[in-house]
Amino acid sequence: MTMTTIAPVQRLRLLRELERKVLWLSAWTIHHANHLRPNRDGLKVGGHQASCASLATVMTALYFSVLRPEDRVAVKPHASPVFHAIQYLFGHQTQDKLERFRSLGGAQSYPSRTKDVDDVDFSTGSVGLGVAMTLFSSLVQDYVRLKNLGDGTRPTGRMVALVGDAELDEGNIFEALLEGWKHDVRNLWWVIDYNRQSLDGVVNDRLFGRVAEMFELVGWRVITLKYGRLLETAFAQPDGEQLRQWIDACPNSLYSALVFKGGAGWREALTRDLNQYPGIRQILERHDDAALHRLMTNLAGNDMQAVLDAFEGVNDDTPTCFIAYTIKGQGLPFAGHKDNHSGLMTLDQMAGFKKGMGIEDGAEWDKFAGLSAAPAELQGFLDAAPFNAEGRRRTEAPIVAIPAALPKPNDKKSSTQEGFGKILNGIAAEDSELSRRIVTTSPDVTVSTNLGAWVNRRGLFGHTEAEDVFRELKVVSAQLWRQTPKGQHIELGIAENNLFIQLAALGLSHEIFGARLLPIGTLYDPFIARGLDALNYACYQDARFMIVATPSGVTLAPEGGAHQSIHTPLIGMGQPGLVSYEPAYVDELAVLMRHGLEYMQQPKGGSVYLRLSTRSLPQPERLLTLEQQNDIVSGGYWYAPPEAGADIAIVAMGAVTPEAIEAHASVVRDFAGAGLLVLTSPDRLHTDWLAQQRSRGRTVGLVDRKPSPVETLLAPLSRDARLVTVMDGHPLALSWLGSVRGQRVVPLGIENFGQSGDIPDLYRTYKLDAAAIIDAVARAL
Ligand SMILES: Cc1ncc(C[n+]2csc(CCOP(=O)(O)OP(=O)(O)O)c2C)c(N)n1
Ligand SMILES: [Mg+2]
Repeated sequence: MTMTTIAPVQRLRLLRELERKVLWLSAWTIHHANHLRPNRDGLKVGGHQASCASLATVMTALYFSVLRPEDRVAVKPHASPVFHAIQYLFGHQTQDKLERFRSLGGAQSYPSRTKDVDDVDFSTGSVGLGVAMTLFSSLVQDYVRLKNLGDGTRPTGRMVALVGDAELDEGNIFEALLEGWKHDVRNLWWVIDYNRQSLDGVVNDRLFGRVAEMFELVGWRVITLKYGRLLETAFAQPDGEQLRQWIDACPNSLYSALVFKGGAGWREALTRDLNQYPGIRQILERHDDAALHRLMTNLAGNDMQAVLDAFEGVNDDTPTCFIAYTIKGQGLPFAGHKDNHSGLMTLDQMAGFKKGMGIEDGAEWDKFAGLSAAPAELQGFLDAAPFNAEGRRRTEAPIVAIPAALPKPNDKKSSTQEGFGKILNGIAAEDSELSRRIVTTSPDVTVSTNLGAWVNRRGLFGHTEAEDVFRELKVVSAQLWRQTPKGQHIELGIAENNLFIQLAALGLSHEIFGARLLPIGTLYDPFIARGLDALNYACYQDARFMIVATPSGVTLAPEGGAHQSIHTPLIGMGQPGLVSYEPAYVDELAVLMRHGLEYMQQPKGGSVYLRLSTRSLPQPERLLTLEQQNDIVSGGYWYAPPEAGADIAIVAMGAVTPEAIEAHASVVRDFAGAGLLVLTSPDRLHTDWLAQQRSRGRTVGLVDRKPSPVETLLAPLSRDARLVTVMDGHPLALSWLGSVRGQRVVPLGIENFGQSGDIPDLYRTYKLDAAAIIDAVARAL
């Protein structure tokens, strides 16, 4: 059987059968995890049977009939079991993993790209982010297509988000919508599961009245799927219009409550309100309680024909929002109940549900048990599903070779931020695979983070050409702001959530669109916190990108406390999937950027965070040896090596390094062997140190294990040496160094909100200046 040979009636019949199966499998997977597996810790396993039920129709229609292999989907977090059930029917998910739903190695609570085996396109979990991910992915799809960076024969896919209605309370959705409008996004489908319920209760009616208008305002088509076939037929009968008006006016909470009460409840309410209409009395007479309940709950989002018609009616690339009226828990005993979000069927309820589904004991995982169509026919239909024509759809893309050294400026004085701009400008001047694959993006801080020169050379990205009006009118400006489809900078409005989701989408391009990109995003370091959940989301999906965060710390001095970042080094250390660096000098930065661009592409690599500064420092005159370059990548090097057995060392990172150099020059007069250690990454050092500890545990008795870089660095010092650490950030990032060999640490850094001032004043106030470091050395000894 192929899809084209299937008659519409046959397709509808089979999809309805599969819808039942998907509903059953999702409910059973959750039930099994909660009731039929040994529970060792007494914790509820959970899962969301009601949230699954409302989307069963839409997802069945999409995956088994409407979607194509090139489409990509973000599934509402709590519909994960529906997704796994569908993939199970396709043969991409195993019964074993369904049986271990939410247990170690089993199918994941929320669809996960990295942990699930069944071809998840976008991970979800933190509501709102998966939805925005589809929007920024559509932009990436266009970026790649317009530049021919991938496989040119690949058809353009639709980026589909299956959205919980309460997700529209998350501000990031609206930030994304506005950005999407500016960038003229296409091929986007957002299907809102309008079950009018969230976690705590019932979604606000008045809010949703505005939602459709908001979408239309930003150029979307809105298709509302409100009433199913049964209700539409009833509305067409005498006095049917009265019934329509009654339902239209019915508040969400009342409708939900009646859904839960069932046929008798509907009869009572309709008799009370509409008994004067003969047509309505006829409807009530002709339907017994069960039929009346079926009629009154016949919403279009749970009506297969209505759903298919809506999806198949869209044939262009206009972004489209489907508002699908559904019932939370449709088909389950707690349908509509406001407390059903985390509700689980009891053993008795499940027994009744199972009976209703026609499933015998022992046949719970059977793919076709309880369905009336023949297994061969159902299997043939699954095999012919267009979505499944290519099996697993994850793409690959070759690694872009990074030259042994990046073009590096040789300024005698420079800040790392300035150096960053010049290094990128050097790359932009080259015609290379590297320069073609880099894509930059920034939330309205392009110029102030020194991306300007790159953008001048490489241009802004947009679907259409737009000249720089200032340039055309001969108004002098250092900045050329010309937009073309060839442009390599995506300019965003000020919304750090959008920045990180854009980076997530760009950073998965090799696996989603088969085109390798090297995304670099810039922002002010303090505003990492604004987009932190989105950054975490990007890392969770294993997207690969580089963030350049500048300026940072109190070193941006006059700008005051609001813009001074204090704990971002701890974020860098604590965030999985992200390695963080804070170089002091531009030659270090060049080494780290080179390494980062390579690391971003390695299967076991990750994303990179560079914390930079606007403070201009005298640059050391040196040519870094390969060994020094390796040390910089590993996390640190001896700027002034200590004498063997020395009792004191200063450890510095980033912009405050000159103060450490000055203090060190003074300290060595009294303590000849004192060393000065410059760190580039406490994150790397810490990670490798812990990894080394763990491997030591495994190789008890092997005395010649290789020490980790931080152990090697600290080895020349005496066992009870003192370390004075200094950085422009929370001192905790370095104070752990004392645990490596049991040496005592006196940590200097920033623990409080900064003031405005110049650097000398601030470093004195916050005890980062040379005098403070010398004082700390004295205290330490
Ligand atoms: C950022 C975030 N905050 C809170 C939660 C907890 N949470 C999960 S689902 C949910 C309600 C979802 O309601 P809705 O989107 O309408 O989904 P459905 O009704 O389909 O279950 C909440 C508050 C979360 N997952 N993410
Ligand atoms: Mg909801």
